[in-house]
Amino acid sequence: MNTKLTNIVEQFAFEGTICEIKPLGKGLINDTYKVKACETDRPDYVLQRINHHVFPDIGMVMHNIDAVTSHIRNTLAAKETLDIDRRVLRFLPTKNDGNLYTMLNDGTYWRMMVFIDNAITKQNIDIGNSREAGRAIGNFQKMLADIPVYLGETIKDFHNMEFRLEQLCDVVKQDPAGRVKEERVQKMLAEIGTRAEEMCKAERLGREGILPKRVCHCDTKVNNMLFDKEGKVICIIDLDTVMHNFIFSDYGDFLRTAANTVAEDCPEMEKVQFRMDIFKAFTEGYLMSAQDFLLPIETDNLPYATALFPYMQCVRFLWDYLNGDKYWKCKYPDHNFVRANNQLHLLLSIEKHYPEMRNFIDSVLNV
Ligand code: GN1
Ligand code: MG
Repeated sequence: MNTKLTNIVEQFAFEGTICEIKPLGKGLINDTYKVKACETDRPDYVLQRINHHVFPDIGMVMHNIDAVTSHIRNTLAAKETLDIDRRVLRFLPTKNDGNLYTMLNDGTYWRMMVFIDNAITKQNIDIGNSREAGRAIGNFQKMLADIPVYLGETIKDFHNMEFRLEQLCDVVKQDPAGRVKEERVQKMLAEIGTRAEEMCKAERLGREGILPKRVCHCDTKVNNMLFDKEGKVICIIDLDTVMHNFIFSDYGDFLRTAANTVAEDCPEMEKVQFRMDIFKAFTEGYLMSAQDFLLPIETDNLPYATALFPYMQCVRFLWDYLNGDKYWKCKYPDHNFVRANNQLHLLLSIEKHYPEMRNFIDSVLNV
């Protein structure tokens, strides 16, 4: 067994004996391992190295996660939920100082949590699962609506559209990779430019004081949910980005990944389409749990939220492409441009569906 990893595991207060440590999942941001216990009646664990380049304040990340998981745990306990350790992640304290993470001499940060077994992760989703995912995301926001502590902003301006556009403008001015002159880049910048004002609507409404921020997950990709065999959501995972944000984040980012007919880096642009069947199922599920706390300004802007996230992701992928591919791992030189173009095509498809989206949302809300 890898002694470095075993030594890290030994720093945490876990029960049982370690049998095996092996890589888990395909995350691009953190490195994840499964720690198997020898005893069959003991849980297995997940060991994770947290990326402190993406998350500069690990103490804040773990403070947020501790607050969120404790609050959900209390809410579930009050409802006498039986399988709480499957419904919410449980992080282990270190033996030394009781913190939920440890820093090694090499400057890396690690944490350990209980592994939820018999759970299924998905990269794609069908209609039944989408309704369930919508219900689970609405419920997640609802459970956290009365959290008594303020959460820190673990990535500053993470989903702030004005900031993401400024970042893009800066990299265009500096052109560190010499890619701005490409004709396809110029065309994409023009498409981004014509929509810039409309897409910064959330920040304006926020400043006017009519659009609230609530506790959101902020990374509601399909693969951040655990499902059971019946297709019900057991638990929402990957809580590093949980923070205060407009609810558009969770609604829009799920649809961005789930309702695209292809993966976000599929290079065949003619295949990129927005799936209204997934949109409808997800929206129905989401409104089922969230309708009673959402304001009209929030439900009015759900079609905007649907467009905002492919737009924002297009801007972020193009920014990284122009910056020389430093943020997202790339498998080939054009990878980030392909991703940006894919998201732009998804946006174009979404724009065609605006009236249908509006009508559908109104029919669910009975207005
Ligand atoms: C990153 O970690 P992962 O792959 O789930 C990114 C998201 C993007 C996504 C695009 C902290 O998410 O915001 O939507 O890539 N997370 C961070 O694939 O930047
Ligand atoms: Mg993830």
